[in-house]
Amino acid sequence: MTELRHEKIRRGLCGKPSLIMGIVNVTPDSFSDGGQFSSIDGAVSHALALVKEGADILDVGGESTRPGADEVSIQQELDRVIPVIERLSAESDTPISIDTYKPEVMQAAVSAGAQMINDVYGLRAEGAVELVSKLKVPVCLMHMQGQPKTMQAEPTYQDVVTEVLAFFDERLRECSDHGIDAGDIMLDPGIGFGKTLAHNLLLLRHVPQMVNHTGCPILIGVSRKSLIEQQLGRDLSQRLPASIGLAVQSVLSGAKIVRVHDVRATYDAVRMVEAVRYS
Ligand code: YH5
Repeated sequence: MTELRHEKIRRGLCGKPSLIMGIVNVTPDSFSDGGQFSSIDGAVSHALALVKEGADILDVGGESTRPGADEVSIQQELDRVIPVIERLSAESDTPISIDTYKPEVMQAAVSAGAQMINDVYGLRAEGAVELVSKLKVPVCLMHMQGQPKTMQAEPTYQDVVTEVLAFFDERLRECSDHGIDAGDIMLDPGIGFGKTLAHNLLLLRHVPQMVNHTGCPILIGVSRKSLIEQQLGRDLSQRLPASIGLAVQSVLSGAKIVRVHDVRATYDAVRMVEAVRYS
């Protein structure tokens, strides 16, 4: 059963030109009054709405990794995400990704029905590589300089593109040494994670090089992010047009997966552009 569901992600990566990953935040602040049950119900109905809008994958996360956010305990994260994953895997066929860097949460999420792991720490947490090697599920490894709480303080690189490519090489080697199938790995430059506006724009410009250098599917997350404010001065509620432009730019550059809040609008933009290119 789980094996079949992993296959859906693998097939999707080979078949469709690109996949739309819908963001499902399960944090007390993301669905109103802060109660645990309302945030679970809210996340499930939001996720099911994203499926109707055309999401190919649902990315469920219980800890905010926005710049400056506080960490949550393992138990808190489990209490948030596991009931949501259980309900979504019962109520929908859309593959579920778990957005976590904690091995305990990865393990429980996969047991509850998640078919993919999205790790902003790139499996650098103690025990994470070993666990994913055992679980044999597709995994996205993201680049981040520093830690969420402090990463935007003073991002520094000699050459951000070269350093991110070297990070990909190092992580791919580590995964291969632990027996993780190269075909199960997606890579992500981590837009906004320890990067200035200039770094983010350079990385987005070099997506084709990431595809060529690694041969892995590249995932890009730019939806509503602060680079849009830094470039255009738009506040959070006014970032949709720029988010769509960046999603389209990413898939035209060869990104396989775009991680977005606004699935319907991104679906229309990306699928229409694909119709021109591939039909
Ligand atoms: C990502 O890029 N990002 S969580 C700040 C925002 C808006 C959105 C100020 N998880 C990624 O989405 N996983 C996150 O406005 C991710 N790639 C992968 N693989 C941050 C986020 C956000 C932050």
